[in-house]
Amino acid sequence: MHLRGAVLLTLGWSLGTATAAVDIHSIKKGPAGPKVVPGAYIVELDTPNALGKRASISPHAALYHDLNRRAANWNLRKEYDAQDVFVGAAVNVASDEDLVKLASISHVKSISPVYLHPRPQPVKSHIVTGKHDDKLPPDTFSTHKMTGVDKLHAEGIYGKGIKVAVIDTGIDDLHPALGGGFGKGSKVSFGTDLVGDAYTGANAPVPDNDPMDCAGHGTHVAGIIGASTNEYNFTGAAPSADIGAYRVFGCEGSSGDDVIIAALTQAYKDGANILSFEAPSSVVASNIAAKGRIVTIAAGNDGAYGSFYASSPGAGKEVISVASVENTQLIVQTAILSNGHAPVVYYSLTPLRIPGSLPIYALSTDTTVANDGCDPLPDSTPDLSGYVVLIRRGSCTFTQKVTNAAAKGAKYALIYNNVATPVTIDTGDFPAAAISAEDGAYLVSEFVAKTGVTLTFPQTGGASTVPNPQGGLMSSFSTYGPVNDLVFKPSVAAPGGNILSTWPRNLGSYAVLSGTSMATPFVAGSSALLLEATAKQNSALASLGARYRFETTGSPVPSSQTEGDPLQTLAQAGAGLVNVYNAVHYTTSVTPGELILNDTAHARPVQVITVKNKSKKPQTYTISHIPAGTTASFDSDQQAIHYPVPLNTNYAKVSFSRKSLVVPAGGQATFSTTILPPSRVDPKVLPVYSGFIRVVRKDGLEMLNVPYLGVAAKMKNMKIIDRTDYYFGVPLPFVLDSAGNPQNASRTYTFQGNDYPTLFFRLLAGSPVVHVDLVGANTTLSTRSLSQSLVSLSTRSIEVSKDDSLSKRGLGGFWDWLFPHHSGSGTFGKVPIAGQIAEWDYVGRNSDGDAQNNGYNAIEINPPTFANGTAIPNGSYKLLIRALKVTGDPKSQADYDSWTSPLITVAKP
Ligand SMILES: *[C@@H]1O[C@H](CO)[C@@H](O)[C@H](O)[C@H]1NC(C)=O
Ligand SMILES: *[C@@H]1O[C@H](CO)[C@@H](O)[C@H](O)[C@H]1NC(C)=O
Ligand SMILES: *[C@@H]1O[C@H](CO)[C@@H](O)[C@H](O)[C@H]1NC(C)=O
Ligand SMILES: *[C@@H]1O[C@H](CO)[C@@H](O)[C@H](O)[C@H]1NC(C)=O
Ligand SMILES: *[C@@H]1O[C@H](CO)[C@@H](O)[C@H](O)[C@H]1NC(C)=O
Ligand SMILES: *[C@@H]1O[C@H](CO)[C@@H](O)[C@H](O)[C@H]1NC(C)=O
Ligand SMILES: CC(=O)N[C@H]1CO[C@H](CO)[C@@H](O)[C@@H]1O
Repeated sequence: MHLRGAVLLTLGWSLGTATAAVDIHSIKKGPAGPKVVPGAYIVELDTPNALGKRASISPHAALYHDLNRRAANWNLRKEYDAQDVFVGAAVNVASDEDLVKLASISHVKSISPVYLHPRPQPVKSHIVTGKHDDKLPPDTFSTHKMTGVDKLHAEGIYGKGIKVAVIDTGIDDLHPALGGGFGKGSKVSFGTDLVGDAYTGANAPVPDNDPMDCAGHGTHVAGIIGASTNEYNFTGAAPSADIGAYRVFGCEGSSGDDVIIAALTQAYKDGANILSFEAPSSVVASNIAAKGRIVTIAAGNDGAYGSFYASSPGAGKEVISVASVENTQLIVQTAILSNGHAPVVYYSLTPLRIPGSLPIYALSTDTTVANDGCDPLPDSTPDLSGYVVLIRRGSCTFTQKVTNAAAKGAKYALIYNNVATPVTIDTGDFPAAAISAEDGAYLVSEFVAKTGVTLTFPQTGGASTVPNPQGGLMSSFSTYGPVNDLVFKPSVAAPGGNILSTWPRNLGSYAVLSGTSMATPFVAGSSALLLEATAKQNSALASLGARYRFETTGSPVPSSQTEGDPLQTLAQAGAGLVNVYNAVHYTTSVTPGELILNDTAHARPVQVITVKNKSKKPQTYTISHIPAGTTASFDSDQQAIHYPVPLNTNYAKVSFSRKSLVVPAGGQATFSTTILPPSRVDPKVLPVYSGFIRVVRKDGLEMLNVPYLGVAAKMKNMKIIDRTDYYFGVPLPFVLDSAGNPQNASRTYTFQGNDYPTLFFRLLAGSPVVHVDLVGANTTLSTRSLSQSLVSLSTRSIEVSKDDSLSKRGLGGFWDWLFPHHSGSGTFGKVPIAGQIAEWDYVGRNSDGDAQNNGYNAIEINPPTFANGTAIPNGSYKLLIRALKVTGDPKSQADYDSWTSPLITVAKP
């Protein structure tokens, strides 16, 4: 049984189970789909040798010449000229007519809108406002100990001579731990500000030469890569590396693809060995990685939403996608209880500023309450100013909880956990911190028993570290894959939960943050150590091989601290926690670094593994299978199971061509393995099976793990369009009328004021292409007609966009939009299509979060125009949604999941 309604998750951290059905009358109408910069497009150009007689002029000059010759109204946003990586331009065009002119230029290879990416948001944050406590132990190397970075430092390997580019919010380069300056000779020695403080994504960037950070994220990332030792006694992973700051975010808002591509190509041309960023990866990033540079990107912070949430095919084949593991040590402060009970620890680097000794007040006496403090408190609530208020985590933001308490006078709060993963919280100026669920339950029981216990908060001497009960496990927020095309992502995991690093001086100088965007720079810094240590061998090879090296030399991640529980699914953990020391020092290597088994329709069960030996004597290796937990990703309605995705022990059946092998000194040997999907699983729940083929050197000194992952079902059998009432309490999809009611019969709209239809739909699984069209009134799509007739839908978008996330929203779909009848795409089955309303390529599935968190899609048909801007004529229509199934043939109508709406009559006065 699943819970009806949506879990309202805010910014990914309130792991609650509240399930109020979303009231459709409360929906705020708004446009759906990813945000774009209106009128702005990225154009990919053919290289000059494809230009024939005009080969002597640059592709850029030819583009501008052709636009002007066609009298287009346009202007230039950015020019890209990184041969082999990306040649093109970003332009603004004034109208659809100008867009048609642009599209008709012969050496234009692809066109895509300029998408906007929000500023990276850490999962939780605590800002250190000063070092009030001189007894902080030097615990902060724990992430280095977890990964062997400490041992490389002991060997004098610090990343010297390696250039690491940080594409982010800029860096506070005047921070003392970041070298105190910018430019040649400084730690932050290269880079640029591509945007300026005031850039929001919606306005024009104002570049300058100083990539100073005003948001914080990039400064934290830079410290993880390369901070010098400091008052908190930590360093970055590669404190001798040269850091480049490429600032793509202003102080607020988003950044456009055009700017991010400019930063990537600039960092490439500046000779960065390693590029670290967190925006969705693009083909440009993958192209750069294919050129031997190491590109690290964040796997994402959407673990709460369950499996198959890493959607982009752009997951970028060549890049290293990084998941997050919890730090083993937590910095805590303690509160003393008046009754002599053991002190309560709270997660904070500095003491809460709470004076004297205060009694507690629990907002609820029920320690299982799901949405404690999420609504305004009842009138019966006393004045809370003299209490430490106890609130249970879940359902809404921490800020909302303390704001509701503050409305009743509260000045201090402790928030007790509802999951095991510890959390450091940020409630702005309001003094509050998180405590464990156990301590919360104890304090609530004292409150219920009216024992009058009080709490005091020592202002010095209270800091210590405690082992993190979740240390070494995956962070709950780390996104679960797999991606729909089943490439192996995330690649690896690194410490990203509860990480102390640098922070802009004017915002407090140091902060503890969590997120896969903390794990990502850790791998970037680790890569600098790998490059420095292996430079003598062959730096190009080291670059290309870095991902396989990290993948095969790391440690599998358990799913819990309980012995006997399965390993965590590789769909969340990738190949496991990196071990940089092993990556540098192992003399054995195995290839490939990942085994991609695909789904049962495209199974590749037999895989060949090559073992190479760089040691001076022959070595014997033994081969074994180490399974990880198999997931049940969806329930019987194919709604995704929330975090934690349940694991079972229905493992793959694995056999080997041999159990051991001898590799001569300096030689290599191969073996084959057959990995069959587990049989006792229900394909309807889309089970993901994964694990490792382990190769251990007989002397036990080297142990390599080759990760594998597959789906024990046919991806094509996944339903795409949600038809259940799970989310809204009424069956989806539906058209909402002007009164806010789902339209269940035919309806006429005048498009005056509020009188227009809005289409709502959810995707249960990702889709290579989703079309929304208007079709004739008499259209009915029976299952029979669906499976029988093949139609000549344009396949151009699919062909053009294969493995190519830049043009994925490019020429093909775009072409259809401009010239809907150019290749006979004007029918679907025998259904005539009146015109296109919207199209998205490579869409991910929806979450069950709220509207801001991708809970559903909504398209307002207002003004009443087709996607190309042409007015929809008076008449009666239906809306048709078509979503191509994963691995489906775009030419086969049977491979689409389709839905038609009730009749919509357009009657504009
Ligand atoms: C940093 O290390 C030094 C030398 O070991 C020690 O004296 C100092 O107390 C440490 N500081 C912190 C904040 O741990
Ligand atoms: C899995 O198979 C599908 C269908 O052939 C293919 O499109 C996809 O690229 C394959 N995935 C990988 C990672 O090879
Ligand atoms: C159609 O919708 C209206 C208003 O939303 C509702 O009153 C009516 O019962 C619905 N009719 C059917 C057959 O569901
Ligand atoms: C739909 O079909 C009916 C009956 O066949 C016909 O009277 C009507 O004109 C058709 N409507 C449209 C818009 O084609
Ligand atoms: C826009 O699309 C509509 C519907 O497909 C079509 O009738 C119209 O000709 C198109 N307009 C242009 C300018 O191509
Ligand atoms: C569209 O329909 C409305 C309502 O029937 C009518 O007032 C209007 O004149 C029509 N417009 C056209 C262009 O036919
Ligand atoms: C293929 C390979 O790694 N060969 C190495 C094996 O070990 C010898 C001796 O250390 C090296 O010289 C080879 O390059």
